[in-house]
Amino acid sequence: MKKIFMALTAAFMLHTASAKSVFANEGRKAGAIADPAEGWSRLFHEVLVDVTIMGVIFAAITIYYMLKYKRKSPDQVGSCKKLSAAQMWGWALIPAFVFMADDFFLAANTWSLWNIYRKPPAGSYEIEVRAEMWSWNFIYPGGAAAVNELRVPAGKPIALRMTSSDVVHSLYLSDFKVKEDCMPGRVTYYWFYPKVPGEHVLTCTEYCGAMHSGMYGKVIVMPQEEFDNWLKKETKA
Ligand SMILES: [Cu+2]
Repeated sequence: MKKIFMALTAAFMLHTASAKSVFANEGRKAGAIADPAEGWSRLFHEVLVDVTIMGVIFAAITIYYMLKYKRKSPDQVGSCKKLSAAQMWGWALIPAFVFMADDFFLAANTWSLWNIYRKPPAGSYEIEVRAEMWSWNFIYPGGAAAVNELRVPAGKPIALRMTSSDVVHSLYLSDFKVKEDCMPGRVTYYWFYPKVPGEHVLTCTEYCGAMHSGMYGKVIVMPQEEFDNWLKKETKA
């Protein structure tokens, strides 16, 4: 059992030591844009792997001791060996240390990812969002506007400046792993990085009245040229 426990602990520590891929900057060339959605996915995967490894270690130990110390006869009285002070502190501190090390590791990675979330890269394309009961208004530089369809060019970081005309709404782009409240009298923001043309869901995730569930739309990622043509047409109109 000791061997299994040692092997599992060693596997976990090796995994943690080699898990530098969750760092938000990992694998990114100098000057390249960090994608919040990719960072989010890496971190989420890391959390899942870590809790699974720890869960398996604890379940294995529990099952082993349940079987080992199972009562052999109905009137059997249990007895236990006294632990030395070193054993006692070891049992308490080593697991606590492993947990805390992993917690700090994940927290540090969350912090660096958060910093990426809060800083739209230079050269982001900025679109204004005005939420109202119960639709999304998108206003582009130059005055073009769209309702419930957020058209964006592929391959460019997109920054949204959001506000609300009435109550609190929340704009959630699930595929891009971003969500933020839109509030009257206040401007909030986030950015995301659509890389390839395609369609994605956008939806309100803050209950805002009777038609809240109908307050959804599409993010339409278009090739740059197509987007430029669309924008030109809408700006003139
Ligand atoms: Cu809403």
